[in-house]
Amino acid sequence: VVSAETYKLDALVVGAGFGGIYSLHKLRNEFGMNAVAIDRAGGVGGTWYWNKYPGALSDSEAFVYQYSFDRDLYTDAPLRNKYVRQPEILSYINGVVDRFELREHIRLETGMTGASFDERTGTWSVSTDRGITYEVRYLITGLGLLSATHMPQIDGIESFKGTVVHTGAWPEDLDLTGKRVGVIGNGSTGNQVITATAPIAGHLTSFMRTPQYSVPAGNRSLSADEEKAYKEKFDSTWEQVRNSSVAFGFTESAVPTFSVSAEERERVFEEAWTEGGGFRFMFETFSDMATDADANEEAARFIRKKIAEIVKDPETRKNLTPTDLYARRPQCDSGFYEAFNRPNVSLVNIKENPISRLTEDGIVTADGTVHELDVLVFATGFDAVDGNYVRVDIAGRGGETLKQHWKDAPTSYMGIATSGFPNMFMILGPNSPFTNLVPAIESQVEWIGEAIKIIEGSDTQWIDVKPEQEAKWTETCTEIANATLFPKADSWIFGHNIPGKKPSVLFYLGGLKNYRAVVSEELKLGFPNFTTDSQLSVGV
Ligand code: NA7
Repeated sequence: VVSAETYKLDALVVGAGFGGIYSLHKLRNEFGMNAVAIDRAGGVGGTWYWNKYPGALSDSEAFVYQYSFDRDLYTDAPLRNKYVRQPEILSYINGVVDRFELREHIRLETGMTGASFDERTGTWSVSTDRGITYEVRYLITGLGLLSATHMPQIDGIESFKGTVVHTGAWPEDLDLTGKRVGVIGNGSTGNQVITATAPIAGHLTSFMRTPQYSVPAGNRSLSADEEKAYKEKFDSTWEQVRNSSVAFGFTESAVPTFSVSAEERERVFEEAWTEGGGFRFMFETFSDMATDADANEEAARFIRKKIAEIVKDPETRKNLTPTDLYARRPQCDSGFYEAFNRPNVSLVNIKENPISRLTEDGIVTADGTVHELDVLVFATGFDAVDGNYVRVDIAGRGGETLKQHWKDAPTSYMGIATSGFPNMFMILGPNSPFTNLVPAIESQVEWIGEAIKIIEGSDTQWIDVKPEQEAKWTETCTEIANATLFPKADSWIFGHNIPGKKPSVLFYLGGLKNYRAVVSEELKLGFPNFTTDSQLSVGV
């Protein structure tokens, strides 16, 4: 303790989600460093602390939505269902925190308000909303890529007498039973909220701007034998995940859509529909759905046919049927389209009939209809990836802020390092892998850990990525993205969802296997793409 308000530590971890907790474990328990984690939330869990809305579930299958760094942890964790729901994930994360005795090193309800780097001493000074300042050599930011909530402006919102809530800041005690509920948005989150709320709400109105493609999730309970088998396959599962592209625990298809007959295509789609899973449907069926427009249309056509079979009311069916590319983050559901057959569920097409304003009673649409509501749910997404970074002032070498550094677009090298911000290591920073996220997070935390170990064992104090390498990574990510159909669809993956945000490439779409090869090469060669304060050759 330097003063009552300043703590000197080796490292500060910002964020207590999957990334922050693994980082803290690594630094404290594996390296014996003096490290602390802070989080603005009232509990650990990151995403899974905030997103307590009805129906919240990870659509990565449970057997790969866990840490893999500790076999015993994996074996001890229950595996009861194909997918894990929010309360189970939160309890898993809490279990990890207790198991590795990390809780006393996590300061909750403590948000980072700013950070600045002193080049002379090689120290980050991090201020918090608690008035506490941390002086550290390493700043590890696991701020959450889907955590800065996006709340669209609607006139009259302050006059609404009901409850307004964003899915990403869900109050634990909000009960929607019997209520008149409006939901704006139908991304992965809106899809889950609508499906889970329809059976309990008095009436549910979905305010839908762009219909999306969704396939069944196929959630089910796992038998004791299945659970045992998954646990026995620990080594082969993770070997496969790390050497795959999307890291979801299945082998991506190598079969082009039009290399097989129309009947075979139908059979493959039908089988994937029955098995369930959005990423499986997009990547396990055929190899070219995300890259070839005709192949994409074949899949889209299949899903549209299913929607036509499920949804009874012709007007609702029309409004629920997407016509654009199937190239956003793939969705899956537990009866989303079926929910619209319920008498207590209605859909308002707000592209044709936009929301005009909120009154004390509810939403008024352009046609003059008043949609009376008790609760209005904003399932309107997030200022993804860089949102939480540019909401605070982080100043690097020469006082340049991250916001200035990213004025054209958020960039980084490997999603981890950004030039001018030495020893600041991001978890899921811009242009990180677009995959099942836990294995991507582990790959990054492991790189960060190894990097810190090397720096600690050398005379150097800090490493800073070369600007030209950062530019090169952006170029690589752009080239890969442009070879896919994803940039052609408006979504948060490219920052299209925030008014005023300049669309840019935000992810590395080259797959986890290729990503891991890049990061491991960087370590093996001793940081060829970084400069250091002492220009020592390290780690070779
Ligand atoms: P998304 O995928 O960004 O979806 C946001 C939804 O909200 C989407 O349907 C939007 O419609 C809608 N939206 C956003 N702004 C508005 C306004 N101003 N008016 C009407 N409708 C609006 O967020 P999610 O939370 O569902 O998912 C984000 C990721 O979190 C998800 O992919 C998972 O990985 C976890 P639009 O399509 O833009 O017309």
